[in-house]
Amino acid sequence: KAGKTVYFNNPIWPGEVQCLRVESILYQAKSDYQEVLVFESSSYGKVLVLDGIIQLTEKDECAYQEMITHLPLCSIPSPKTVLVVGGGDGGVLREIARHNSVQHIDICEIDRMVIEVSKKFFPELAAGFDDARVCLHVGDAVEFLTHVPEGKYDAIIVDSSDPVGPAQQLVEKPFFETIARALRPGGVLCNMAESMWLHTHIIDDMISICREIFKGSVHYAWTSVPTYPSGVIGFVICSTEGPLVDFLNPINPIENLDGADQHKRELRYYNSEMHKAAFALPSFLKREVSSS
Ligand code: AAT
Repeated sequence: KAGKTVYFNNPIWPGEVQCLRVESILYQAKSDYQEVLVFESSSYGKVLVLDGIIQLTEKDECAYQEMITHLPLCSIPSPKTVLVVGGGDGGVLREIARHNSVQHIDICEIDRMVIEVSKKFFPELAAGFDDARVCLHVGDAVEFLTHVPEGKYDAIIVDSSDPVGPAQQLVEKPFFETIARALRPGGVLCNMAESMWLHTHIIDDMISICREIFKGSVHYAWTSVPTYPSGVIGFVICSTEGPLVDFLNPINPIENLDGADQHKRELRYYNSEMHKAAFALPSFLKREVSSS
């Protein structure tokens, strides 16, 4: 209700709650896959919630969307073909559009309702769908990837929900195998990889699976997103065997891209310093990552 506080409880952040004050509820429905909720908060603007988990807020979405996109795309020269898994809000598409080298963007989102809701309530994100290079596929990414021709993509961005519900299979080995197959040699994957404070076991599992499959390199990077559980979120970022990708020293710096910062809105979070800093890990995580 308006003026009330909404509390988010979930077994994936046991023993704590997240809460935000609600100004008004804008949308509430059940799709074929999940509960969809949009509300106006008093401090973070509009908020998109799926199955009781905050997916984005207007105030801090920039930190997530800009990092998950530019960490991989700035690490390879002249990316041309990109696949987005999930990301039905369109925010990652909006960020990819800053890269003039990109010629084709496939996006595979399972839930049409997320796309429609974003078009209605989050036009600054859904604007990403207006780009002529975007080709939308509504369906399960697990299935979609089995039909992708080998080596089709320079980069794949997995902007998916937490591994409960429709995203469960997106952290399993067969999924990563299909991703690696769909990438060209020296192609890159950037995969949402949870919080280092809450989900070290998921991170460990993802990293050891990726070390087996991606013969180029495998890293963990992270960023601050205040409305994600524990206030941080990470990414597993990998490359396939082939031309070496030096993720820590981006070969395609955003500052050199023609018009990257003028494209409709300025970058709010990402720059080359944030890129390099994202790979600096606290000691406990460094030990975890190196032993996985
Ligand atoms: N861009 C910000 C938010 C997301 S959205 C994650 C999207 O992944 C959702 O729209 C969901 O419908 C979609 N999705 C889930 N499973 C699949 C699947 N199997 N195939 C295709 N799309 C899928 C991520 C927020 C991260 C939250 C961290 N706590």
